[in-house]
Amino acid sequence: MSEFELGMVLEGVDPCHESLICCLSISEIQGCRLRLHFEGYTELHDFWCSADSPFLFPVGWAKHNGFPLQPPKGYEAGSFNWFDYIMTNKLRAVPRCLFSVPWDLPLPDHGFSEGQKLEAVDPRNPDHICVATVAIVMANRICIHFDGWDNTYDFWTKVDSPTIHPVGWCEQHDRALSLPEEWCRQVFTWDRYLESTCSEPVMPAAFRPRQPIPFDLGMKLEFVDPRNTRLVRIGTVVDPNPYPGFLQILPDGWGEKFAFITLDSSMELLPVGYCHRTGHPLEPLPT
Ligand code: MLZ
Repeated sequence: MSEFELGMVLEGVDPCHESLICCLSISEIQGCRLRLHFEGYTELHDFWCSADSPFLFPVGWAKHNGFPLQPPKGYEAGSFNWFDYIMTNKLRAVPRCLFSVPWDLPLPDHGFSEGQKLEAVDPRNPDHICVATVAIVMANRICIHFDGWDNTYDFWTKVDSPTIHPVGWCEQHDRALSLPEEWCRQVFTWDRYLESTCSEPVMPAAFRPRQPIPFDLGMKLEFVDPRNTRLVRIGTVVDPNPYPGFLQILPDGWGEKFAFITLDSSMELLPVGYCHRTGHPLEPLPT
């Protein structure tokens, strides 16, 4: 590739606080993957991301589309100005044409609105279905916040994901619903909860889950190592459906305890041949 160059600045979702859009710069390039640096912060927070991620945006995009932008460290959100920052620091912005997300985000028409409540699977704890809120709407994706938990659990999902459900789904399917802590000591009903939080539920008709992605037992793939996201490895699907919308991957050559569960829609799952095609190193199998 690529017209992406080291040091260029852009905006993007913080993978550890997914509700936040931050000021980033490119600190390393491998094939079509970028190591991104939070402007003004230590490189300990750097993270790897595919250059065509729907969570990377050109400079000015957040403001243009009405989303708050976290400024570089040391700047106030109200007074930060990209233009001045770029001029003062003699930076270059990633050209707009290199992003997969359009400059003008299309308006959503799927029936999910900010502040509405739903039941959602916690991707990092897929046996937990939790009381949740639509925190942000971005075209056909929503950022889910788990009520009573901090924003490190927030995550983006497409509106047709099989991991989100209307209020009352757990009761109807005889499943436990994880409650915000303060509701563990009192009788929870959705009616009481909606009233006490002055909120509305997402309407059931908005939930139109997609068909499962056809992963089968034994299929090979390449994947970003969740323990070190710089690395892409070879793996095998060892359980195509541990939970709806999830699959289990075993890194080839590694013991069973290294198997991990991930969303089947994860952008960290890559087709066989990805590394070769994009000029990214592929980790050798352990000997
Ligand atoms: N073991 C974890 C579970 C957290 C689940 C949060 N779900 C939104 C903990 O207690 O921290």
